[in-house]
Amino acid sequence: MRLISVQSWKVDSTAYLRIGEVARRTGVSPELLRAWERRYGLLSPARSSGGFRLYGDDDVERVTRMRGNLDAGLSAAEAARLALAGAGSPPSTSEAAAGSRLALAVDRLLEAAEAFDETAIQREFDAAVDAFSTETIVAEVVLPALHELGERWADERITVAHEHFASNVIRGRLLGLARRWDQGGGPQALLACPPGELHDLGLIAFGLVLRNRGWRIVFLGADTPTATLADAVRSTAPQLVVVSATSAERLEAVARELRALRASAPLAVGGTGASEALADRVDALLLPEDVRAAADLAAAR
Ligand code: B12
Repeated sequence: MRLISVQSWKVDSTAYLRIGEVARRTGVSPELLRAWERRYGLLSPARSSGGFRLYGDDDVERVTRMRGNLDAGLSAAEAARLALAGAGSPPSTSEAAAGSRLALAVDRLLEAAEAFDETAIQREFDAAVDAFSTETIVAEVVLPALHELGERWADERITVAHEHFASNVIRGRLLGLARRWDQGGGPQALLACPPGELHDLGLIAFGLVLRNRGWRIVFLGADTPTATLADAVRSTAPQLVVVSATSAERLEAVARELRALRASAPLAVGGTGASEALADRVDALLLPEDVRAAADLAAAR
């Protein structure tokens, strides 16, 4: 730590700033700045003779880069590592770098799926978990990879075996990220697919993002009989019940039961099978397909 006289506000053309001024310039609270200093050594203040921490323009630059990296979806540890390493690199560079890393992760997942290489899929996931937040992994890696997998399956570029293999490994990892999503003090959501509906990956993805907004999740998953769902609503008293399906018919088939459920809890419907008309009929909130926008809407209720 450098020791300077409190009178010398300029040393080697570096302006020395108090923490409040760094906070004002970067938009990061003094508490968070101190936490970043403690955890990652992101800031290296000088001390005034009176013992105040004084920061330089280089500290402001590192904090700005850290923010850019976080906004680009990097985990805090990775964002700090890059902010410390990349002297002078503007946030847009790290955003572009993070974007291409995400695209690469999607490509590698698909390549591994096509080779039935589970170890490579797990390795890609491990690397993504180290580098990105859960929400970024779900929205920017897993969903695009699943979508592309579906396209390749529909075009017969891969077989149903590849699709089954990849969706099972990915589902396992998503549920791994979901561990303890029932914990905490936030509102509770109960998630289920209607009878006959086996596509639950989108619902898991939505649950992970909603969890990130502070909600607790009770996940019933695929092919849930409506009577069981009603029992679960009675015993858990959730703030929101979310029912999702790929097929409109499977939601239509239980419209009357869903409408009845509405008397016990707020209801939302999602997935490609949900429509405005059905949502109106069962008095439910229609969730948009984008899981992040859907979680924002659900959480704002
Ligand atoms: C993986 C998969 C399966 C897996 C599902 C595994 C699982 N645990 O989910 C298995 C092998 C079980 C399966 C079975 C079948 N499948 Co399938 N499957 C797929 C595949 C390849 C990917 C689906 C997926 O999970 N995608 C990832 C999700 C997240 O993306 P998405 O479904 O596009 O959803 C988007 C949004 O709607 C949103 N979203 C999805 N769910 C939710 C929920 C909420 C709450 C919110 C907010 C948002 C949201 O997230 C996505 C973001 O863009 C698609 C192909 C494709 N192009 O999608 C076919 C697809 C969905 N399957 C299809 C079919 C026909 C079947 C089968 C009938 C095949 C068969 N002949 O047996 C069975 C039916 C099973 C059943 N009874 O439900 C069709 C559905 C057509 C339709 N609209 O009805 C598709 C589109 C393939 C095709 N092109 O024909 N399938």
